[in-house]
Amino acid sequence: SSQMKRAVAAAIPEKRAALQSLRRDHAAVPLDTLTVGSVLGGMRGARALFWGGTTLSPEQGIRFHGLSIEQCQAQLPGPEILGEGAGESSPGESADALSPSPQFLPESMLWLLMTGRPPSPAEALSVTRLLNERIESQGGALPPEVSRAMRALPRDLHPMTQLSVGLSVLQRNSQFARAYEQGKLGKADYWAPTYEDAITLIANLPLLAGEVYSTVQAQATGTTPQPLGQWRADRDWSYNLCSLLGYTADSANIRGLTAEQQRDFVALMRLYTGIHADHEGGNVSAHTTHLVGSALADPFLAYAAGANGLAGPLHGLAAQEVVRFLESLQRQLGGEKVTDSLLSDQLWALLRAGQVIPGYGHAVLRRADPRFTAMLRFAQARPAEFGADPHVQLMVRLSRVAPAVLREHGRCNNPHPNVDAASGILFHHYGVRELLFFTVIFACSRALGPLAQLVWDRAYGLPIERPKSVDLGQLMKLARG
Ligand code: NMX
Ligand code: MLT
Repeated sequence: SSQMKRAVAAAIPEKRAALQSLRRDHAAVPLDTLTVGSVLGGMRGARALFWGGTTLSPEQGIRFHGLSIEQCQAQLPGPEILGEGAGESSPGESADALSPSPQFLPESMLWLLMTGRPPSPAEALSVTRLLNERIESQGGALPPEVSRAMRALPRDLHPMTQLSVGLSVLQRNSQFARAYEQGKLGKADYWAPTYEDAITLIANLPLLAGEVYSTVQAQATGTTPQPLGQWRADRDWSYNLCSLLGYTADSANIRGLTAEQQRDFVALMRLYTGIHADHEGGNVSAHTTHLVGSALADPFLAYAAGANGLAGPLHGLAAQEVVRFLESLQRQLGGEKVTDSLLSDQLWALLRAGQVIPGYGHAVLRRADPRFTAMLRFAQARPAEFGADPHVQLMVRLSRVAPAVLREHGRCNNPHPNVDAASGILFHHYGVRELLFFTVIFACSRALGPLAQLVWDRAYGLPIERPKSVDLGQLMKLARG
């Protein structure tokens, strides 16, 4: 079994014991009072879910097992463990001797989310190898039935529908579903095949995303879908994702990026997929995965459901809405000198039309999203690349103007930018112009947190989630006392 699986197994007894003692000795301690307002208001603020990997502070943002994004950047192993920058050395060479990097690999994040502690460089590298071995065991490609199913879909189908189909067809090989059906598993062991399925699913995401993107490209150019790049067993997960989208030297390089831009695109992908991996348990994609998984659906079906939720415009699709908005602003203001007051007028027009300013606001956060700050820093660290991109400059300017407008508007509880305010436009800069596709990249990242949690849901033996509902008459009666 893999190093990471052994680390999960080693962590289980202590956590199980802690949970059991909470159940046994403190089950009656009240946490929050549910009100008519919370039942009608999307349960906002109600502490009603149990989630281990991340917590979200309204003021400070996301913590991954207690670590902020900056701490993850300082402490989690990054691309140096792959031998990058030192020629084409193979992954793993004297990994433990290397110092931490300001960038980290999503594989390091996966280890942290699964086991509850940061990996050593060698442990992070073992995750890259584990994911790659899974794909090698499939012959370096998607299982044939998955490719066949995806290729049979209409080419103009929503990219997230294509991804969802791919995830669902992967279910055919679910170890959890098979073991459950054979009746061989005790409840205490459910976590182990769940873990195996989670790894298989995550390993396949770059290939699934590549398959979807090749269809999206073919649809745009009126050609037949062709592989856009090559999957390599000696590369990391994000690099392979970028290759299969056609953005590295191991690909068709569909946007003609320079070698430096290709490296930066991979760095952007590692950053993006590392920090979008989890956002506590109440967001739609995480909560849905947990809910569907609580019925003991296998990880493929549970995460396909979560990914479907991610496709909503108030959730993952917001990055697309932001790019659309920036493009239309740029078109309207293109010829003029973009002043703050001109921008503010445009925002007011949007609000008066009853629309939301995409990329602003958050159900929990009450400050600028630290993920937004991390993406912004990525652009600011590359002035030669982004300084002349009017869309990126507009994004930066908008982040200074929109909060004041939203404050004055007085409706939303958080006028600050969320991560979607910056993420899509950076991918757009490198040539990802197929806006509906952004959510597929988000879905590659979001798999990490909810699937790690699903492993723990099973390790804890959590029950099926089944809250009580009330109808309007009952609510009115309860409200009157
Ligand atoms: N522009 C205009 N109005 C807004 C905005 C915004 N960006 N954000 C919230 N409001 C409104 C909201 O529609 C609601 O109006 P009403 O009372 O008429 O129903 C009111 O302000 C109160 O909403 P909040 O309590 O502040 O926000 P809520 O928790 O309900 O929703 C979002 C959170 C994120 C759905 C909301 O802020 C929004 O729609 N933002 C724009 C879309 C977006 O950026 N989504 C990305 C989420 C992040 N992600 O990664 O998934
Ligand atoms: C997320 O990353 O899931 C979003 O910020 C939405 C949320 O946390 O509700």
